[in-house]
Amino acid sequence: MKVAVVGATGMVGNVMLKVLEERNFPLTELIPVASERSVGKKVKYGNNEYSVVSLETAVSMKPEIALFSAGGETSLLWAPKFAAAGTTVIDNSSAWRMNPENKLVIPEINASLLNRNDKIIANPNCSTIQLLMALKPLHDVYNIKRVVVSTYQSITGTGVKAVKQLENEYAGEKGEMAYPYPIHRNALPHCDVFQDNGYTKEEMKLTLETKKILGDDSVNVTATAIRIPVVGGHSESVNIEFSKDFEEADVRKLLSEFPGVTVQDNTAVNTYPMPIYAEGKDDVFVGRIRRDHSQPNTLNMWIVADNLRKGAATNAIQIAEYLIQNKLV
Ligand code: A2P
Ligand code: 11C
Repeated sequence: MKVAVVGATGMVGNVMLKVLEERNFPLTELIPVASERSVGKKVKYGNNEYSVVSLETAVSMKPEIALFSAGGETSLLWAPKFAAAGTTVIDNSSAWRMNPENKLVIPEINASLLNRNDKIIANPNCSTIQLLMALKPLHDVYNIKRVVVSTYQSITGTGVKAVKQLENEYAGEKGEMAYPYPIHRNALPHCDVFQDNGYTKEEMKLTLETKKILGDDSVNVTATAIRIPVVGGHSESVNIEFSKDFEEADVRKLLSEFPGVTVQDNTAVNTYPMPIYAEGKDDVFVGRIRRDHSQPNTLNMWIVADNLRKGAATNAIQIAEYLIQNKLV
């Protein structure tokens, strides 16, 4: 497979290169792509170095697959050009996710929707992916009515600029700000842009993407997304109301049997998921599983995952692997 990585110099692009290598992806040629200002820069893949090329050059090289993580505007403009050249685009931005024509895929949940005609496939938002990996096995058995989620999100979700802001703040230096306020020693109730309804776009992604991926409009999610000065992954405090009652032991069993989910839940020895331990791992970690004693059929849990891995690069590469295994590219 000839594979283009669009945004190869960025936070997610970098992890895409790492994950492709780790998983021994059947790659015959790598085409790293970034903005004009990075053309000619070198990126490392295995023992080799590859030169970054422009989007225009990459389209003309007709890769079989293009993994996009270079922002929504780049995706809107360039994904159709790659698709027209016969490339299957797997796009990590929010540009195509809610378009009815484009599939929004978490392989463990709904990859079977994919067919050869899908030329622009959307990768869900990081906080949605980790939430749904833990909700899906429970929804199948107990039917979810409503979810209340509060997120504690890594600054890596905002990209290189945010990591620089935090580093500057640690060093006591001034520099470009990715956020409207300091992030060091702070918590910002503000991820992505505010919308007219008072929610942020990040919060609404959790509501809207969940319905699309589960294929079930009756699942209601209300979210508050918080940015915290952490780099290893996103954490989520989740309250779930089901139609049916459950046993905590069965919930643990269902979660631990779901591919890609690891239960870390033993409060007797202080075992629970945390972003410093999720960093660099592909699994979604779930803990603090307990009944909500304030109302019937309701559960609380805590979900952590590396937002750059399962939340972005790994999920996109799993989609690519599924396409290859099923001869859809
Ligand atoms: P570049 O490094 O040349 O700016 P992050 O989200 O971590 O900041 O990374 C964004 C990625 O998207 C980078 O690889 C960046 O390349 C790339 N990118 C940003 N704008 C464009 C654009 N207009 N065309 C192509 N790539 C872009
Ligand atoms: C964050 N979820 O952590 C975002 C990053 O819609 O793909 C990715 C934005 C998106 O802020």
